[in-house]
Amino acid sequence: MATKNLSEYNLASVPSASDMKFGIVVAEWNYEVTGALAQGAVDTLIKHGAKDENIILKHVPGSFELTLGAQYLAEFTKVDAIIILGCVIQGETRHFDFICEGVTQGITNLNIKYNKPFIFGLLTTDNQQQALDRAGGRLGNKGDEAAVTAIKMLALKDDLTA
Ligand code: DLZ
Repeated sequence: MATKNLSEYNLASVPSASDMKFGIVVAEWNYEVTGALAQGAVDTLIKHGAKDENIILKHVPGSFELTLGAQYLAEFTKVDAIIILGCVIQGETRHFDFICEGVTQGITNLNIKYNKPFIFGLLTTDNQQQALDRAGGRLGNKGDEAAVTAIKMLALKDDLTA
């Protein structure tokens, strides 16, 4: 099966983000990858009308800290949606499994606890090349996809609560 290019989407399907406020939390581990994810997310939000002053970007040490970093953004700022960006690369131990499970479950719980979109932008790959391929490389940028998902989820909420 061909792998989807993460930066390809129907432009017309994305609503304006001009009135939306976003938090972005980025893990510093594998920063060559996660920095590129963050750049992709910011560029995509701006492309769809988000204002610079309505984007708060914060870093945490590693992916395991993403859940709490995202919770801090939800608790202590006025953002409408939070984009969570990290990269966990498979090593020789089971560390990978524990981090991935922890973050996945953590993000799921945050969505429910705050009734806000917390977008899963975690790359979980076998090696560095697979991660780079998805961080602005030949398969696009997971940060772009996460930003579009955040906008669409907020638009859905607006639609249902208007
Ligand atoms: C310790 C660790 C390892 C081995 N690998 C990664 C990784 O591939 N990606 C990532 O984001 N973080 C990694 N970390 C750091 C943990 O996420 C966490 O920051 C530390 O265990 C401290 O809690």
